[in-house]
Amino acid sequence: MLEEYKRIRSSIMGEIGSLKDLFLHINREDPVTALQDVEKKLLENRFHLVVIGQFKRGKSTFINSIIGEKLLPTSVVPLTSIITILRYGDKQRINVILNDGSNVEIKREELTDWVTEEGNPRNEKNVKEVEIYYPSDYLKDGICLIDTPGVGSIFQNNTEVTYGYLSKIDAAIFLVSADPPISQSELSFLNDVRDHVEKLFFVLNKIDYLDEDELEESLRFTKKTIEDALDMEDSTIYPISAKLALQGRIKKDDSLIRKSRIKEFYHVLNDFLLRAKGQIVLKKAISDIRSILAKEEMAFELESKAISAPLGMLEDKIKKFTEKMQDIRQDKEDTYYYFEGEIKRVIDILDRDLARLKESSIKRLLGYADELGRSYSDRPASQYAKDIEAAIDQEIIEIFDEWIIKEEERLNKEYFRVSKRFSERTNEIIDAILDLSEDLFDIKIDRVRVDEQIERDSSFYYMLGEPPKFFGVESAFDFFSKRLFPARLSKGLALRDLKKKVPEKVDKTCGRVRWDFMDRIKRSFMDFRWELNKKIEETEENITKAISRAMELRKKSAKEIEKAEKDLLKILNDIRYFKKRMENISLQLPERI
Ligand SMILES: Nc1nc2c(ncn2[C@@H]2O[C@H](COP(=O)(O)OP(=O)(O)OP(=O)(O)O)[C@@H](O)[C@H]2O)c(=O)[nH]1
Ligand SMILES: [Mg+2]
Repeated sequence: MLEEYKRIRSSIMGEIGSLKDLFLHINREDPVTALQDVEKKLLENRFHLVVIGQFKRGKSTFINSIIGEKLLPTSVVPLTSIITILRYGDKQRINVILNDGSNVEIKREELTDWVTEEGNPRNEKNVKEVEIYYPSDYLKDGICLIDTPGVGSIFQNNTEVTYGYLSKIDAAIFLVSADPPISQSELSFLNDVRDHVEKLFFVLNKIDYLDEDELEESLRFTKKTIEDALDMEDSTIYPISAKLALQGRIKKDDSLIRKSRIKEFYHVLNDFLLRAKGQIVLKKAISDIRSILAKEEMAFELESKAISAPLGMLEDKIKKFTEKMQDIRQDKEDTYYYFEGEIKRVIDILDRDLARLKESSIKRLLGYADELGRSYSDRPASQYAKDIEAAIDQEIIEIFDEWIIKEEERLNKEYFRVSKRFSERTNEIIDAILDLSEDLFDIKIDRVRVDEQIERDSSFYYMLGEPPKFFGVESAFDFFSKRLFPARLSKGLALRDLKKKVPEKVDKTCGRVRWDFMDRIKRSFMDFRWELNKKIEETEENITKAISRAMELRKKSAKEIEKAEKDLLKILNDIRYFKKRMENISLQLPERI
């Protein structure tokens, strides 16, 4: 699977190995550490694939067919109720993660007791998700398969669990089946998810029920229905039989596998994974290595120039470099100051939006309280106030939940704008340092890589961290007093009292939301600034270290200096050789789609 990805990855790993040897040999620690990081990232890369669809379409069976074993429970009644993640592991191990963050290790026979509606009705065991580590070749390539509860099953909770998971994945496989044909609720689910996933594959499962003509008809029908519902020009539906594929794998029967048509789909899927994601991962590794090489090349070139320059001139140049660096550093400080102001502006937007929300929601809630007062007037006094308050609390949760999602999007956009500008400024500062060194020491610096690197990193940082989920129904109002109303209090008074509490409730909730947003914005910004500052400082340090190494060398005997010069040239040659090799590897990457 993913042959091409694996092949290129292993050539990159090979280069990393030789480069580490090279730098270890000349006692350069920094590039070795940096190379180890690249290696680690390459090895840790995961492709996240989620299988979604209505209950009983064969999601769990499909995943079983990929790994070739009946691992996940499947059944004729709605079953999977918990997100189940399959990852590679040398040994099989199943880990249940509970909502409170604790873990339970379970045996394979116990899986049904935890991930199915039958074994764990309404998720009474409070499971967040289940991880299965499994020694399968397919997973070994870095693929991570995610089974989800059937959407639209009678258990509403299951549906919500599935929606929540979509943002974390690379591609979603949407399973429908020939019989029964695609339904309205599947189409509305599709409409909801399409914007949340990077890539959606449509798969028609259970084709073993159909003969050629029926299959043809079913494909045509499914294709047209999906295109109409999603307003798409063209779609591709991949027909498979997960059941035959699984049987074929278990019995090692190629004719069953052929009949299942699963290979055609794997091919498309893997091709996508390589191009869309694998390619980004490989490209990033290559460009990281190139930037390490560019940095080393610059340092050694500087060093070699500095050894051979006349001493007086060299000292003069170093003085100039130090002076100019003062200006550049001041520039950096100004930039930071400016961006702090920009971040404050983002927070101002949040405050203005919150103020508007506060006003409109208090109005709406007071009206709602009156409405509730009327419709609950038959309830006994002891119950009356309690019920109204509970309904109001619920309404607040809904208002804020909905608002937070929109606000998150808005702030993300703003934050992206600011951080992009910030990383551009950082590039300019790094460029200024490099310009200065080129000028002063008469060297040519290979710098395209540095630009690329920051571009890429910035796109990683602009997200404000985890998506918000502030309001679990149970925990949202812990901080409000849960005072009970004395029974003798008249209903009218109780309602008045409650309405008085509404602004306070809204206010407190606004406070919490504000704090949470601000905290995330500030933290993201600080991390980002730290990263960028590190890049600037590394550039400067790289230069000053190279010069001081040269100055040290100059104190030695003429013979030793001569030898050092030769060594430096040899290292530079080696570095240039590896640069060429990395270029060749990058030419092997397929074009992006
Ligand atoms: N004939 C046929 N039956 C299949 C196929 N794939 C799955 N099934 C059957 O369909 C039923 C449901 O399969 P599951 O894999 O449990 O379906 P699911 O989508 O995971 O169901 P939930 O977990 O409830 O959402 C089982 O009885 C499977 O054996 C197929 O390709 N052909
Ligand atoms: Mg299932």
